[in-house]
Amino acid sequence: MQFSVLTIFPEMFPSFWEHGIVRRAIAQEKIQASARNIRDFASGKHRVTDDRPYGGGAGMVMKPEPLAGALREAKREIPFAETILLTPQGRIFNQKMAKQLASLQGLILICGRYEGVDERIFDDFVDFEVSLGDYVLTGGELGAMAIIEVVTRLIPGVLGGVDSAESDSFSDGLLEHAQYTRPREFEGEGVPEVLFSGNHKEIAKWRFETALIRTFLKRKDLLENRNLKSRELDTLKKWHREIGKIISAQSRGL
Ligand code: 4GY
Repeated sequence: MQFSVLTIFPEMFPSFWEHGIVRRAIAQEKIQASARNIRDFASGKHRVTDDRPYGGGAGMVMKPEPLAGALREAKREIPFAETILLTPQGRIFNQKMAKQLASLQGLILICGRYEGVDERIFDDFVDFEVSLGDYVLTGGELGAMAIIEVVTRLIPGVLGGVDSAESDSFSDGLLEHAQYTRPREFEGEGVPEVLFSGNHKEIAKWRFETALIRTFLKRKDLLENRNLKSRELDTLKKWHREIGKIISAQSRGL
């Protein structure tokens, strides 16, 4: 996969390329990544990339010509790439979208700045708009980094077997189970006994149940929008019965 970022702040990227999973993926030649300066395609002595909005008003608009120039160059380099514009107006990015992007040959990420990008860029130059979430950044750069990282760790062979993307939260739509490491006692709190049992079947069952209950407590929406597996439904029913018993015992006592 080849990533090409178009930005007026390319200096934000080298340290990103040089750390963690992205660095590893570059070293393994699973991805290639570069940031191109939109300003290099701006004309005039001052290489201006923004201008005042037609119709007046506060703020500046990203000029279309430098962006178009940068995009032409990026597309020449990666002819099969899809082009994404990072903007709060896009579809909200998630793991499912990341899986789809991971199958592409190339991705060109346009980082908007100022108040926005000249509208005429959209039709001919942008395949789709993506948002990191419902808030306003000062530019798309952090969004581009997030997308590159999330997509990169889904490319086969980038993560090792043990920390494979398959066992992640969200890869199967539930939150991760609870995790513990040493010390065995921390500030008076212990670790669930089952984790010392050596019984792998029991441990797997406990992990499944803690994943499910955390998802219920912290992110009910994930369960509401999910096609529950029969095992998940059975576990929820079991808890429902047990909670029902506690409630009716209490009501009888009243
Ligand atoms: N949210 N998701 C976002 C953003 C900054 C004005 C267009 C977001 O992805 N990018 O807030 N970007 C804006 C600033 C121009 C981009």
